[in-house]
Amino acid sequence: MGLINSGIDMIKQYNKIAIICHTVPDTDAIASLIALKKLIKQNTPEEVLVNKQIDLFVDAEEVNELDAAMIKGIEHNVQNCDNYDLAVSVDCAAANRMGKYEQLFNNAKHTINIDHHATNTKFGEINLVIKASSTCEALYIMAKVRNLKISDEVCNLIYSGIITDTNNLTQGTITKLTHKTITEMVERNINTQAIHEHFFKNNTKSKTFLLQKALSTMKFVAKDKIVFMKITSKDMHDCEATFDDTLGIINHGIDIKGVEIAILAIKKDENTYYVSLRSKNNTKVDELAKKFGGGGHDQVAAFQYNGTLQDLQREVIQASKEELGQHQTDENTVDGLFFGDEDGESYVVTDEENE
Ligand SMILES: [Mn+2]
Repeated sequence: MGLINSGIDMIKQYNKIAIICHTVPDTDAIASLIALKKLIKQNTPEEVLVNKQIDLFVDAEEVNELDAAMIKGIEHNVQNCDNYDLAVSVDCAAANRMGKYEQLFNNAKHTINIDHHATNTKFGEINLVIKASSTCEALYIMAKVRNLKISDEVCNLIYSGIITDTNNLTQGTITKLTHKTITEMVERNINTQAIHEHFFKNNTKSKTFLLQKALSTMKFVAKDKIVFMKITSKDMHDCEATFDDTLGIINHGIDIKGVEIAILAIKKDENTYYVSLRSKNNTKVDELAKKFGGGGHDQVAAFQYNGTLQDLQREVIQASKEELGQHQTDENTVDGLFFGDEDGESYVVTDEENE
């Protein structure tokens, strides 16, 4: 609590503030970038606000189509930026995740690092690394600690960050507080259905064709506990796909019964691959990603690989097998969670309780 208060005090104290999210931004990065600016603006008295300058930075040629809906019309990446009193990073597990704006962060007089990645390297002067589903949820927790005003538009952003970073509440660091936050959002009457449809029922045709190609490359090893998939430059070209279209494809691997580690290698440039990892049960992939210079969360991680696809495949499968060897499979099971048929007691909700 003390640290959150120090962070918020610092944000209140300084006038020239830069907020920076990570390169190749996802929804949580863009949403937290904008939500923080709005939170500051909507909680600063007008007479103070006139002297406050809050600039947003994201090192990306363009943000993906779905996230563009959030940042549309919002000024960012201003020219001649420098000499900030305060720079705040959001959703960055390490300083280099800010890409070309890392320097701007380091040049600021004071720095705050707001994040939810367990692997965060604590590179800020104040590090608010909060155990939460998303950086958006971390911002919500901070705002609540300080009793800040949280507008509906900020709620829309926070809700978007939470549901996308958790793949619709199915993976990642989902706590009691995450569910409580979701409940509070629903109570606010924000249009959760529109947000769900925007982020989850909006696949492009290109993405669907790319998925078809990726699925056809599935290779199962280690008694089907590991699945490896790949996407080549030719696949991208044939499907007229962009990098955004690759997002989410990996989940089709980890959704398979018995699979504990799913790997997706996406060709970026000549001999450069972006490798996405997912795991389930008690298998973790963050350490695995770290071995290759990447990082992430227990069950969602990624790294970049320089070399041939053959070497990549061999090395990452070998490392995955080692990871599997380190623990006993302990499948999450629903045994005993549900009632049986006739033997189970039925419970009828009365009209009164239903009110
Ligand atoms: Mn995030």
